[in-house]
Amino acid sequence: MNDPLLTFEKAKQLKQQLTEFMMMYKFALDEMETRISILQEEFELMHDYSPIEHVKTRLKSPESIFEKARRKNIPFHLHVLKNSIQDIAGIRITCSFLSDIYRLEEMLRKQSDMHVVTVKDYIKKPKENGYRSLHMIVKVPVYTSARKEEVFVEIQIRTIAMDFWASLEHKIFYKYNQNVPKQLISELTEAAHSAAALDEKMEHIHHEMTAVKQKQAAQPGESEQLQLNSHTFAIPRKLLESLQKLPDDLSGV
Ligand code: 0O2
Repeated sequence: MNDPLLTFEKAKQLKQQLTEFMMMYKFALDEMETRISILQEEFELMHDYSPIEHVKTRLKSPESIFEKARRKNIPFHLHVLKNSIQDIAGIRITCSFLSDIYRLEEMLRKQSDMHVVTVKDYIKKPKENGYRSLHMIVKVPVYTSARKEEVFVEIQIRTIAMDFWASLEHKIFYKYNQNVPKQLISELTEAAHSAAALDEKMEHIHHEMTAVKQKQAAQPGESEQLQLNSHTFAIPRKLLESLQKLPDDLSGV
């Protein structure tokens, strides 16, 4: 039997339903981007370096959502897809160092209005092909004029080396349409081991640098500086000395 003709009215209705469906994921990504940028800025101000190199977001297209549903035998109902496909909204965070990945995971876990659904640690337990990354599925609240909805977001956190490897591997698989020559697969696995070794080495250097910085910071100067983006405030040593005399610390808690 032929498919019934798609009427103008029906097309309009379907488009509106899809827009409403996709819109919540777009808002969830906006929400996550703001949360991550606050964490990043706070970390930069407090620790004088950035744990995040870059952040990339992506929304799965309606076409690939339905393709994934078809592959996994998931019924084509939006309310079913909402619960069954948890990576429609994706955010990829590239960190400088291994320890930053877990620090960031910890910071996200502490956000009490955000529910961590699952964590897959492909760093502690890499995939057979050498793929490493930390995957978190979270549910983030999104408020619209009509309602509040908890929306699934997939967060992938990885180092620059892990990202470099994963994007090359992805390109190779795409190019060879999954049938990658054996030789190339073993070279890729070897490269994954080198990337892991590089991450370990960089982590070690990072620790040594942090120790040197802490030692330097412990030496008193005439005045300290408080930097908030473009605002720089001098905090004279005398001020710190007089504040020190207060019975409590400044926070008063
Ligand atoms: P895209 O376009 O990057 O999103 P799922 O199929 O998602 O229900 P799965 O496979 O158990 O369940 O999820 P997992 O293991 O958390 O991996 C999902 C995503 O991780 C993939 O998304 C990739 O982005 C990335 N990934 C996982 N394994 C590999 C790998 O071996 N190589 C590379 N380059 N990336 C990987 P999608 O949906 O495949 O694509």
